[in-house]
Amino acid sequence: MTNTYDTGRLNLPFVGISTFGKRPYVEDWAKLDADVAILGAPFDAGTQWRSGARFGPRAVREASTLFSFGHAGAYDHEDDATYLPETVRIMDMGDADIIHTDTEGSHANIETGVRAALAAGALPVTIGGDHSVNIPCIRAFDGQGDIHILQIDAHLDFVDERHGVRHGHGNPMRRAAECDYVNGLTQVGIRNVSSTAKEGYDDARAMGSDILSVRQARALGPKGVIDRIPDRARLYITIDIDAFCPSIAPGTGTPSHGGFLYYDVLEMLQTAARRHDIVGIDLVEVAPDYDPTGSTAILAAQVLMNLLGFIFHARAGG
Ligand SMILES: [Mn+2]
Repeated sequence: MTNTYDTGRLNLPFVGISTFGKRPYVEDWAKLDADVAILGAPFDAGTQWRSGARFGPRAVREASTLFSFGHAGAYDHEDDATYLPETVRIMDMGDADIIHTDTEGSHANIETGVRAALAAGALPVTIGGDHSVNIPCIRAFDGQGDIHILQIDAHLDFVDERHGVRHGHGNPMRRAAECDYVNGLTQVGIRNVSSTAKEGYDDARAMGSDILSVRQARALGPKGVIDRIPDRARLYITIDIDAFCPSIAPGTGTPSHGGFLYYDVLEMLQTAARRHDIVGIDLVEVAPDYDPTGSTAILAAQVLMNLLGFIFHARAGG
């Protein structure tokens, strides 16, 4: 006698093509019909130290196959919930086209992809790439209504302009704060020296940012951090993998010690998914070649899969 798990292909994680979660690839963005649209943004010319995040989307996609066991959904015994049932339609748009040496052209292609996801009514999830790819992601939300940004990152990324550069990976939160539809930022995990000088912190606070270090976030607790975001916000979440401790996420261009561990971030995301309307996500700065274990990319994929699970569980009334 066979049970339902013995029919069809077994389709183990290492078998097949590495789309995100081994979900369908949609080449023609005009035909996108999905709840979640994954877009790769393999651009890393915005880095100020080690490049390599151009290989982030491929690495995260490959790592995500680990979580593609498909027959029974993702049962979590702790929450007694099955996350991401097949009714949640996740599709992979592939990558935005990248033009070497051309930041504006590459960013425009990323913006086109995020706009296509939004036009299809899908939740856009962009995998970087360095943090500059957040700039076109936020641009794509023009005309969509007000958003609040939750940034989880080691660095404030609030540099206005330096040597004429306004769209590097040290600038995205400044560019976001300038948008009239961005009504506030919560910047969590910020620590150690980075490209943002004191005036950047002063400007950020003056423009509506709430800035918390790892130690401050831990003192508040994950729910305490999310409590500081305005009620029922339309929330855009940008996760820089360097928010995590380099001991668990060494595969990134600018590691900074003293970062978050997995549950620090997961519990913030779970609370955010319950309390807010999450309208867009990016996860950036995975540079896989600095991590021969692959653990950084697995962390990125695991965070994204779990966050998507929390969002659609909350939308279904869970
Ligand atoms: Mn960043």
